[in-house]
Amino acid sequence: MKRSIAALAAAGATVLGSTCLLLMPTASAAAQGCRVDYTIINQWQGGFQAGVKVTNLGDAITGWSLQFTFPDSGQKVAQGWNATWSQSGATATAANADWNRTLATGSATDLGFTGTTTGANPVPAAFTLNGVTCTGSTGPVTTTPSTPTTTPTTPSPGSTPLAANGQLHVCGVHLCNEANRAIQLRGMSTHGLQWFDSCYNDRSLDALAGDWHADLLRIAMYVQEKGYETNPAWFTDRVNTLVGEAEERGMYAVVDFHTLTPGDPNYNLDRAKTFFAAVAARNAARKNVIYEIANEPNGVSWAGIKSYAEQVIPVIRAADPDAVVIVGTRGWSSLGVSDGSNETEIVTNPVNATNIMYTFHFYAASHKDNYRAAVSRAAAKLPLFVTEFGTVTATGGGTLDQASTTTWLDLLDQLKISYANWTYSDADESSAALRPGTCAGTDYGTGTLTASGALVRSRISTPDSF
Ligand code: IDC
Repeated sequence: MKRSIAALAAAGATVLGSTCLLLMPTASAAAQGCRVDYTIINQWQGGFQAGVKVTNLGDAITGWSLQFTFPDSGQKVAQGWNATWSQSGATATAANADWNRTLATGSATDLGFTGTTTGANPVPAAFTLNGVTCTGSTGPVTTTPSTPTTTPTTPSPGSTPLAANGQLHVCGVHLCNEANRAIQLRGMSTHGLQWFDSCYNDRSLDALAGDWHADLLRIAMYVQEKGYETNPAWFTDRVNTLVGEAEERGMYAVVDFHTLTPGDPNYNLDRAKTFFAAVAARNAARKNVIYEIANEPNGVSWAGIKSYAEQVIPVIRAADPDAVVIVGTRGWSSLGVSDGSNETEIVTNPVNATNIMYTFHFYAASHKDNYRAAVSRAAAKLPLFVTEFGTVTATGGGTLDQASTTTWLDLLDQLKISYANWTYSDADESSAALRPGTCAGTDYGTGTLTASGALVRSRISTPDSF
């Protein structure tokens, strides 16, 4: 359900008295006006998710605050995104984030939140932007629970990320498409296939491609922890199938050899060679495959990782010569920062191979300015790919850090660094995008999203700039 509320108040001489004109002596005062499209995206027992599109109908503004009042104070903003949200009594306030501080005339910004409700109609009566009322309701709003929102749209050929970009390659520090244009891919990582395989089915992948508009699926294949080493044939086959499922939907697929414990990838060198020889042979003709050879090296030197990479990459190249390969970095793929080092160890001693990128991972609540500084520096010298990040702490749980996530994703957008979010799964941890129990059902609509899922989807689903 949707309602639009609009007002345009031209602040001219008849509105402003001479006192104001004295305060603003130069020219006519700024015109102010706004429109708000408030959409209840979904409702469930005790809660709801709302989308709030704010359009500036007046002169450009820099710095803004949107206010609205719920019908009663039983309704509360629980987790908001794309603004700083607060609430006092029944009145909620959304103050601009850094990146959407300026709203040009006619431009809009999409905010949203999940809220709790005591059952009454959670649609606010009025909105103000910088104190100016956005009036003009289009009529009464009903609050019948929305129907499940999964309406898989099969992307038409030519409109998918894969159709638009074709075979990728590394150009300078960027990922480039067939037309040699630098691009950024945004998508989701699976959780461990040994635990969450049921989350990767036709409906969930349709939702990821059609509703999330994801460009890529990262396929996290743990090697230990009941992963690949327990049944190489099954895991190899499952990874190959998922690369094909991504291809059918026009998404890229990152094949993640998810080493974690032990942290030295050389422990799994033979397994890596066997696995990648098979996967590269099977997917050589596909344009959507990208190989990630070691998830998060830890407790190992850069020299050890480089040596591993220089043995695994030739195995991949022998079968699939033109695919991009991504190499993990020291300190849980922190470019060495979590080990007290930094990117210079790679810059001065890079892997001896072409068409490769280096992995950087972050968890927004744990990794902040010093990690962002390293990425900013390294991005000028090394091709980087954020194959995994979380909106929460490095445990995969804890509080969602919306501010840090936003700062991170703004940085990655600016640097055109591709990323995948941990995880597209219904794991019972705050990093998961789907609510627990989702994968046992058939609905992958926006009503099944966690706060993290809603936040990340709001970033991934915006138009690509291919
Ligand atoms: C976490 C999972 C969690 C699982 C744990 C151990 O979220 O359910 O129990 O692994 O397997 C990483 C790793 C990734 C971690 C994730 C969160 O690549 O495997 O997943 N994380 O801890 N690096 C930093 C954080």
